[in-house]
Amino acid sequence: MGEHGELADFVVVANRLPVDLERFPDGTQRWKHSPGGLVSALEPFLRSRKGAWVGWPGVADVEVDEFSDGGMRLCPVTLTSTDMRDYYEGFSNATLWPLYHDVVARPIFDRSWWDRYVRVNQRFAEVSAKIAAEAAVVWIQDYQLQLVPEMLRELRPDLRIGFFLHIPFPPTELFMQLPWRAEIVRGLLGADLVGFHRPGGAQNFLWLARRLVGLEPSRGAVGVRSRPGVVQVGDRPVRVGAFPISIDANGLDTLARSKDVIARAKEIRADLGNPKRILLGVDRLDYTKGIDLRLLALQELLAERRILPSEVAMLQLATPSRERVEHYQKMRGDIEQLVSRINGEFAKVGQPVVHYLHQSVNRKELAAFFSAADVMVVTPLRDGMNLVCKEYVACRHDLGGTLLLSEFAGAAAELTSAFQVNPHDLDGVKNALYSALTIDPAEGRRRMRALRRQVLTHDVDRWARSFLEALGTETA
Ligand code: GDG
Repeated sequence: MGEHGELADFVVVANRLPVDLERFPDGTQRWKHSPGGLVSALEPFLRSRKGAWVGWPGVADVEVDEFSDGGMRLCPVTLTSTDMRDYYEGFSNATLWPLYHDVVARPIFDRSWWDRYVRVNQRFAEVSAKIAAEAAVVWIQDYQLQLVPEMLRELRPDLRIGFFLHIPFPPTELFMQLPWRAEIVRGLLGADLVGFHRPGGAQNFLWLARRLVGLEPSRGAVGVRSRPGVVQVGDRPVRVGAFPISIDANGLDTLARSKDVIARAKEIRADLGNPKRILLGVDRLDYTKGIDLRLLALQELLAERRILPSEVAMLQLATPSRERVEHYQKMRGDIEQLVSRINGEFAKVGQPVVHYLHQSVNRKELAAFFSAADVMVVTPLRDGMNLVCKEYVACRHDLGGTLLLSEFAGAAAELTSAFQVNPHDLDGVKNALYSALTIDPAEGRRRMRALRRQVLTHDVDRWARSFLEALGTETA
């Protein structure tokens, strides 16, 4: 580090690096790629310029040197176990996460967690400041790092700074609960462009800039990928816009057309006992995702004998997540009890109704799940976007399958041909689930065709480009 030639022109700053450090009992260690939508979207930009990624390598208390991975420079930020407890599990996941998701769980406001959040954000800002070239573009990601824009600008006023929030930005009344509300808004205003999934988030943020910092934001309605709001901070205009994220739609479409995936989807159907209808849920095991609601709807449909246990199988993949946070432990118990209750009541020997996996599967297996499922059930109480519903659509080149989608997912604004439900309305979810299970095939194809038109033309590359264009960088 330090030599001018090695400095980066384009820097991504995220809580996690796109690789995980794996350590073995014998003391050896290696890096494992953790492919995700964000990595594949940003990789072309990172490789075409002198790009670098700043983030935590996934293991606490280790100091690792920066290294290069296929032309991309990776700069690890060390987090101690105390950082993990207070900055990550505490302030990020037990304060901000529930607060920003409509307080569906009660946020905990703990002053020592906040102190640690400030210190860790400062560390991310310092690492980024050291590796960025003069006038470089720095793109900061997500709720764990909302103070970095201001801290980084303080250290490096020459940089072009973008920030994108992957989770919802809450209604102003809820945001106002946060004891450190003004600090967060000021932190974000350090960026040149602050991006949200939906115009509503941008609008809420502009209102708060007036209320909490006394600024004069523009008044016009913020558009999608257009007409960003502007707020003047001293001599610096900060733009505030909506950029709905998406997926590598073509990549998934190709994968789903592969012989392997098609064969595996058939095999899954057979393994499930060739039911008339397969229901699928795919989520990180998180209380915002409404996994319990869809199970309750299924349970009632079975109890009312509107559907028969011999005719349906539900596959619920619930990927392990944040297992040390208390809310998550309780919710896991509740969901697993509900699964057992449904099976206890409606299963036969060798024929459960709900097949529940608390594990993660590889991308190919996931594509086979999507390809096999007749009804994809996505019922979050609140979700910034929700990529799973878009992935399902991208996999259905056969125009089969029906999507049931919560109107409180960011994706609902784009996927208007899905069966949309209010997840708080159990009768509504139940009836929509029944309609999806019994849909006329021609109507199903019509809906899927419309959904695919949207998803295949609005992929993650378009997301990244539209953000970087609005940031005013030649990168795009
Ligand atoms: C946050 C926001 C926003 C899940 N299990 C497995 C697996 N997954 C993949 C899915 C999907 C991703 O994880 C989950 O993304 P979501 O968007 O559904 O939800 P969050 O994790 O909460 O993401 C959200 C997103 O950020 C992006 O801005 O949309 O609103 O909450 O891609 O496929 N992938 C594999 N195996 C699994 O077991 N391979």
